Amino acid sequence: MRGVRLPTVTIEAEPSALPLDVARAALVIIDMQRDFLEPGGFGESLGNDVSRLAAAIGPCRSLLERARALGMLVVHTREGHRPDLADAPRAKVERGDPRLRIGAPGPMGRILVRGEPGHAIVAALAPRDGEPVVDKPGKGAFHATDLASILQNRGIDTLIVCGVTTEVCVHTTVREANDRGYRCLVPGDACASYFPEFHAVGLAMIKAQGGIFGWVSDSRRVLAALPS
Ligand code: C5J
Repeated sequence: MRGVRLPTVTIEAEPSALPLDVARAALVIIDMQRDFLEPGGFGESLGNDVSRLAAAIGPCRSLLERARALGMLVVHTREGHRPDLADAPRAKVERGDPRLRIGAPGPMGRILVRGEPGHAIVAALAPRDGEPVVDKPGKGAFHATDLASILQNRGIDTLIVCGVTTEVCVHTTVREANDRGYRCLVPGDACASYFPEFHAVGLAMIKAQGGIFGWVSDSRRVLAALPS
């Protein structure tokens, strides 16, 4: 599709259909890391059933493949910290079982530390050369990162935000983006949570009050609207 003029499409969503200029849209895939999705990582260290997140992989992959085919900007994010933990607030590190805290050794290396096996994005969604990978120390993808510059330099005005977890890093990023003037579309089936009820309420919160933070749809409706 490179070199072909990309259209404006209309994506069926709640609370209303969303017009999307494909050339000015980015797919932002939040934290689809082994640390959150696989046993032995950060998610499990917090007592979660990590198998609940696997459902988002297929829909994320379908969106990723289409975005790549269209030449859309794809941004991957990873939550994690420097090996010296200098960027990890004590208030974050000190939570939970001391043997399983951020930086502690685990079966996938040190928990939530950059460069460790657990910090990697799952194989099915592995970034390709040329796709920016944003390493973030917090829950939101704008905090202490260069995401704003990356989006601005490409003239992006609309984000399709998917990944994990719905009510934590996806939500925080959507809130940050909304305040920065981006339209945010969240395909609900391409997001997941350790808590099904939080997933449902997280999506409901985004689209409530006329779309207070953004729009909610699903991968099927997004793919139906995008050029194939
Ligand atoms: C969490 C995230 N849940 N990626 N991180 O701590 O949602």
